[in-house]
Amino acid sequence: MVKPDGVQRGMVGEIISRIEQRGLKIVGLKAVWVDDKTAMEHYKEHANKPFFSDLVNYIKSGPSIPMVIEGRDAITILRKMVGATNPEEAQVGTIRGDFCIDVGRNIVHASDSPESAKMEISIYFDESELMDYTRIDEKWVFE
Ligand code: IDP
Ligand code: MG
Repeated sequence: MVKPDGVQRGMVGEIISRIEQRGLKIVGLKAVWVDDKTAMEHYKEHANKPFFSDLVNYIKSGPSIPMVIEGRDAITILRKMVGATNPEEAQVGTIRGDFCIDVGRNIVHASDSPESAKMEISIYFDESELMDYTRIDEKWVFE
């Protein structure tokens, strides 16, 4: 998901480009202005953290672009592409390492496990909004 700072800073196209160029497949995409209930649900694992209320306000602060990305090892690959949670520690070449500095403004979210992906997809998408299709280059991306 491109978070509100990523949208405000005009990073949506750049982030989507990286995902497409890597060979991962976009099977769902929309724009949402996250409300309080959705924010709490999305970040419930962090409810006891000192930064929780700032995090909820951050994710509610403007439109976000949630996406469902499919592909072999998509979760692991995307987390590597996104980089460390704290952009100061994120490697150059990662989205966070190239485009941001502050842990509280790290422009993207990416699910960290199949379980969290399933849960997070269900927060933002209805099953009917996800597309089942083959990318024309799949036989060139995969042996
Ligand atoms: P992740 O986004 O890399 O999975 P998490 O540890 O799940 O990182 O934290 C969720 C989000 O909470 C982060 O992306 C960041 O926006 C925010 N966050 C995490 N740690 C801090 C912190 O120490 N201060 C402020 N915000 C934080
Ligand atoms: Mg996380």
